[in-house]
Amino acid sequence: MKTQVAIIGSGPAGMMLAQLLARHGIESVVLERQTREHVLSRIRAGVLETTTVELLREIGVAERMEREGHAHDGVRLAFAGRESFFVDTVKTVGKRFVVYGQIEIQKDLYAAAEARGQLLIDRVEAVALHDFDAAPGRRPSVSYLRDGVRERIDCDFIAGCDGFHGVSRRAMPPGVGRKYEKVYPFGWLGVLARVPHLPDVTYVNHPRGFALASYRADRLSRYYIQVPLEDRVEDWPDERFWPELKARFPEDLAVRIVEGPSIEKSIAPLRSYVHEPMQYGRLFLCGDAAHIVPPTGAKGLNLAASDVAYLGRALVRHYRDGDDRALAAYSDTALRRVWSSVRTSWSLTNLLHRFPHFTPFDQKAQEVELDFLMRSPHALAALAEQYAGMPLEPLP
Ligand code: RFL
Ligand code: PHB
Repeated sequence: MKTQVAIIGSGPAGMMLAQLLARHGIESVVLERQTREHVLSRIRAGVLETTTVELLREIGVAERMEREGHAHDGVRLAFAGRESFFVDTVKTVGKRFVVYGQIEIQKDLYAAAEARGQLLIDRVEAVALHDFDAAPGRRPSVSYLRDGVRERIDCDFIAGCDGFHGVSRRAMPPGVGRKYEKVYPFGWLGVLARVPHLPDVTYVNHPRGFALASYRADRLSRYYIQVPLEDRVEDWPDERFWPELKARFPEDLAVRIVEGPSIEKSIAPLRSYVHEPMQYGRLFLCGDAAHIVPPTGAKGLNLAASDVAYLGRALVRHYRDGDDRALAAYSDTALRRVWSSVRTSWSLTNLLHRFPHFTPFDQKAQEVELDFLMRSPHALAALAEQYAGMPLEPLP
């Protein structure tokens, strides 16, 4: 089989890229390890930055998001024993964000792919990347097993959109580039429940640990609490979860939390990770395949979208204009936005969580920083600007 771009992974990065390329008449094949049912049931991100909303509009998959997504002017921060306050992203940087679940985006992208007859091969195993080093006379290809039969796709480019545990990043020759990594000493327990949600996406710093209120739809709440890394989901039956969640919220918000049976519960570890560069020869990494952020800044999906916006446009320039400057600059361009969001996510994680190793000095420094945020409109505006995310740069 032959195609122009072989895309590994049908998460948001892979599917947004396939959609963008198709809008410009560029052919791709998407390879996915999991089944469609699995991909369309993974509960993950929920908060979309302006750049992501704009990309979804540009590639023609924003219709349901515009109808069913909830636009917000900012987020709320709360600290034990003090009044909560609102970080207004519209007033400070003129940017709104939209609460719309990653599952819904995936459903919209799969529907659009089906409508245009996109070739998407699921349940692939043993995916391997070949000859992508751009040496003269060599053409990249991707091989895989499907139902025990080995298949091969020849292509011009490979887009590695296969997430943090995928094969694409590891296919780069040893010694190419470097990684930057930070592992945090706690995880997030996430709970989904069919109950009305709090009005704002609300982040809480409390001596018992971090907590977050978010949602997916009018009667579908998503809550998270910081838990020790060793904890298992079984350690957190609903009878333990709800009182713990409420104990971390300020009284005026805690009384508004509606309890109900959980319909999903999972624990995710927190990690920052960046692989540089994000390209090698004709292989380009997008999204979690190249970088991971702790979810505190709601940046992961939004970074996948900005990578796709840069790579998609660069590939369009290649095929339409024969101009490879943007492709050559992909990694450097994408990494500037990546590092900005990595820094924001790290800094918000430090500000909002209780770290087991904190000394009284560290604790005091965190409290003073929170005080400063509450008192200084400049500090608050800076935080709003970071939360809202950097605009995309023009391509070279
Ligand atoms: P994905 O979504 O992991 O998709 C990768 C796809 O590749 C497939 N795959 C392979 N396919 C073929 N061959 C192989 N060898 C393969 N190996 C893997 C996988 O099956 C999968 O289908 O990566 P992508 O597309 O880069 O998207 C990234 C986002 O999913 C991720 O960054 C966000 O979910 C992170 N995230 C959040 N991001 C936000 O922007 N806002 C949020 O509010 C937000 N909240 C979150 C989050 C992530 C969370 N978890 C569970 C880590 C909340 C949580 C709890
Ligand atoms: C979510 O709705 O799942 C969510 C919201 C904000 C975050 C992380 C996750 O920072």
